[in-house]
Amino acid sequence: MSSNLPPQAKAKYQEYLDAGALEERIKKLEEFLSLVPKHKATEKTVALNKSRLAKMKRELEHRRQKQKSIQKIVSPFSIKKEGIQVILISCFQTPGVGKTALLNYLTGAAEDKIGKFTALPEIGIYQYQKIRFQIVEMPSLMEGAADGVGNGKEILSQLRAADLLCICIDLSGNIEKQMNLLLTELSKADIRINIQPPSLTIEKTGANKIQVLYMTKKAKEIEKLGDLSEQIKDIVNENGIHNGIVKIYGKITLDDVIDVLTPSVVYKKVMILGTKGDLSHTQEIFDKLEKKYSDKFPIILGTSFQKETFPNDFGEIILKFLQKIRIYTMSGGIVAEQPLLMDKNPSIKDVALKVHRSFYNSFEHAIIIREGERQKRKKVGLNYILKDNDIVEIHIT
Ligand SMILES: Nc1nc2c(ncn2[C@@H]2O[C@H](COP(=O)(O)OP(=O)(O)OP(=O)(O)O)[C@@H](O)[C@H]2O)c(=O)[nH]1
Ligand SMILES: [Mg+2]
Repeated sequence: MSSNLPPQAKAKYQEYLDAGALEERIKKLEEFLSLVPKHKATEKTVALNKSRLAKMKRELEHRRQKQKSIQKIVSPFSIKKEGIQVILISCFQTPGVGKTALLNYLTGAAEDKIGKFTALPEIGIYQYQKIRFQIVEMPSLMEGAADGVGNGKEILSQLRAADLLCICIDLSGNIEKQMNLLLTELSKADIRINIQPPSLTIEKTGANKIQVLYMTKKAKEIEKLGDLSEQIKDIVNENGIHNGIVKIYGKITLDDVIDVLTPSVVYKKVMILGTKGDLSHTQEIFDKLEKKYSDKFPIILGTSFQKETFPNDFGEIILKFLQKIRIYTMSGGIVAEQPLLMDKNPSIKDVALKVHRSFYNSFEHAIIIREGERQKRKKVGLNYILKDNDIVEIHIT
């Protein structure tokens, strides 16, 4: 351990060494890392201990999975997904931030529950163009949620499966305090916000130690490749992988390597909903919220259930943010009312497989209808790439 660490950090490190249970060790090491100042001289200590942390978290996740498969207990916080799952979260405060009011505004599902503390998840269905969005209000998060305070672990673990998280912030309260609490707990629960997973893979091999390969031009442009490779090897080794290939496809950091080694890390799209926009001074506060967080959060909306202010194309905003493409299937000239939701740049093949494998196996050709093009109706093959709102009729042999 580096000798130029502050005494609190050293003391915390000792607590980590003395801790017995795995969860306690993880907690102490996390606390230690938060006390280490981040600069060149501590870089190695930080990287090494972060990778130790990743290894312990892997072990914990492994134990949890094992436990789950033995117990098969359904938690009251667990929600079966239906359609696109949008989860509303906030930090705990009295009176509440306004999640139940929003849920009710969108879905009509919680009229008599506004103003009452939500202890268990509340669910409603919001429909937009026949697309079903499952809106879930989670009980609010308290400080220390990631360590289990106020059922925090159960709540946070449900967020991991969501398609979209909406952080609800009371515009009549202290926005920074609310944001800091939520961002801290989400980060501790290994939920990464509005970023792409790192452009690197780690595969175990039988022999040949650890090899680090830079696969693209962008990856080869990273400065000091030699040093980076050595640091990556240390981290991967520390995580118990002694033979393997690390492939790097773009700009990466050592934290990215650790994230890839931590199975509990998930990447989520998150937007911010400012609530109670009818109360005084909330416009100024909303402007501040936008200014401070718009780098990390491309979508920040001001809302008020009192004044019924809410974007009436909320469904459209969600689909765009999640980069979902609507494809309408057609059969015998009749267009389905409900679209298929596909991920970015879907091909006819993807659509055929999504409808039913037989459409792919016996595929002959497809007809697509695209509004706004000169040749509106086209005959196409399996590799044709579709756009939002295309109509597709698949013909089979
Ligand atoms: N002025 C105003 N008050 C609101 C608005 N939305 C909610 N409230 C009030 O804020 C209080 C809390 O609203 P809830 O919707 O229950 O808040 P919550 O986030 O669900 O609260 P918890 O479930 O306890 O975390 C209630 O008294 C609501 O009437 C709003 O847009 N404007
Ligand atoms: Mg509520």
